[in-house]
Amino acid sequence: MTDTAAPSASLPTSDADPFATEHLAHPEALHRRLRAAGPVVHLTRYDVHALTRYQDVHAALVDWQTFQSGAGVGLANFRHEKPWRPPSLLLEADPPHHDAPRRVLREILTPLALRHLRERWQTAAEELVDTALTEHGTEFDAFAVLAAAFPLRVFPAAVGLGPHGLENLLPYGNMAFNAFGPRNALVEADAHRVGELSAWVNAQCAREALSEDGFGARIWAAADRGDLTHAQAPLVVRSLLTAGVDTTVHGLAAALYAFATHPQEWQRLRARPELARVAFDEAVRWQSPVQTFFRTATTAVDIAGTPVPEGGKILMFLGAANGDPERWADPDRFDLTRDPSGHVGFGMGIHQCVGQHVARLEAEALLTALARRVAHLELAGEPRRHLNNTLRSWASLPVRLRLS
Ligand code: OVM
Repeated sequence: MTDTAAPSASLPTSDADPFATEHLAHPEALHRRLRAAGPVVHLTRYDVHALTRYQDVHAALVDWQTFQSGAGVGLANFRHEKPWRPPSLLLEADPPHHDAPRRVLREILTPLALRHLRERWQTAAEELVDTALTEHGTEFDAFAVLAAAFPLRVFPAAVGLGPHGLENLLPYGNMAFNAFGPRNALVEADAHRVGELSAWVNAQCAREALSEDGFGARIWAAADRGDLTHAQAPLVVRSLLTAGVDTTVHGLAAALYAFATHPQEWQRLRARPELARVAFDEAVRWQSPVQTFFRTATTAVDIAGTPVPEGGKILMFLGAANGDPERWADPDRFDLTRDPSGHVGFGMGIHQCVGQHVARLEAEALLTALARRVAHLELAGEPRRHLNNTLRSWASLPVRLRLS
């Protein structure tokens, strides 16, 4: 780092480690502290500048010219450090390289293009709920039985994967989301699986591994049309498999946790099942399954009066922005009457989650299937978090249901 990076006298600093166990387990206190300290806080431990206020996070997300993704959206600066895998053509790329892969994937995942999945996924959700009730009765781990099971049942098949090896998907995603943070114990714990898991995921991205009617086949067809190169196609499939499973699993878990702890909101959903989509977005705002992403300053830049050096990493706290009381009334309340649109849980700007319509469709199917059968749900024990450097994720969510 150059000495232009030296913090100015007025710049708030913090030696907190956002990736330490205490903050990953309970991020709210750190969010409050950093939001209160100022619009930009220098995190001395990693020499990065942190944004936690909604307005500043939003402004940085939409300014891709100043805050690039091509140097990596984790702590590692790809200008100096070799990425752990070939960079994503979407997430870790800037215009113009970013644009063709983005356009191809966006068109494959528009609400219109997903319409044919709706009925099938609704049926799959009803079956999953029925099986859960038959096999586990009215008390079980809603994380394993519902939140993790449902995406694994419908999404890999929609991409075009076969039924074998799907148990690799969550560990691979867990590894990828840990890799955005520092090389701490969470990264070390999975280091021995990088080769094996990457080899399996990469093998699924080949044209021959994919069914002829899935998202994967459509990516390869786009390459045949010349909208992508054939070298790009497998990496775009890899994005689906990296970003599309853990995110929805922990997003659905967030929604189930929200309802288990807000019984009134469950009654509201039961009365008006068409609220399922907005409920999912509110759960994404409220928990922010993806907590953080970094950007890299393409030039020396002034953020709310604070100079940030060219090449400096900026840590954007999506979760803190989604809980900013300056933007949200009573932000810690999960509230189906609020309008959660504008939350940054899916990001904002040119990189905003390209799979968000897939996620909402999964959520709508599962939540409406549950709302039909379940009159009341509550926690049956202490939920357990699974710690990840980026994801606000779960290990278990014990619930007790009353059927309708
Ligand atoms: C990707 C990707 C996109 C979004 C999130 C993510 C691991 C990965 O394109 O591979 O997290």
